[in-house]
Amino acid sequence: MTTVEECRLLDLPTIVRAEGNITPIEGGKHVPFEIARVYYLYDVPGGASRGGHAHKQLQQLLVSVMGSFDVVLDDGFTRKTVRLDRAYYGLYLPNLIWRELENFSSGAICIVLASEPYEESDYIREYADFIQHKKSAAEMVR
Ligand code: T46
Repeated sequence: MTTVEECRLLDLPTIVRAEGNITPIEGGKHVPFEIARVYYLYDVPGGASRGGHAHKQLQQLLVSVMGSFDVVLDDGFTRKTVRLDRAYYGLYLPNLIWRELENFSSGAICIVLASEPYEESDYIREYADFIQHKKSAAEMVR
């Protein structure tokens, strides 16, 4: 049973130079999974929100490489909001966490590293279904 407590901010490496910085991310080393997919959210209009779903298996690392936004996390019991506004912090999300991304600043860019290729059947897009999945997962560990 995954919880919002497991959604943690990871310190990413930074190589700082007078001419600009680099943050490298390696699968299995800087993130706790092998990276199967990378995608990014950009040109998000003011007031828009993204997410509004959970994933059955997918693990992710979210990084705000430009600007800022809030990630609202929900494990069916507890809700927590994490603001991402630094390119050297990554928010690790295990599977079965409901998430909503909101309050994007103008020009914000969110890079997502994902543990699996895109698969629509991995999505849980209805909150009631998500709660049902959490109950089933809890019963399996009992
Ligand atoms: C999350 C936030 C941060 C694809 O065809 N391939 C892909 O790899 C992705 C991510 C999306 N799509 C298609 C599927 C949908 O028709 O793009 C459309 C929107 O996708 P989605 O509902 O995933 O978009 P977001 O921005 O609401 O959510 C995504 C992640 O899926 C989600 O897990 O945390 O970015």
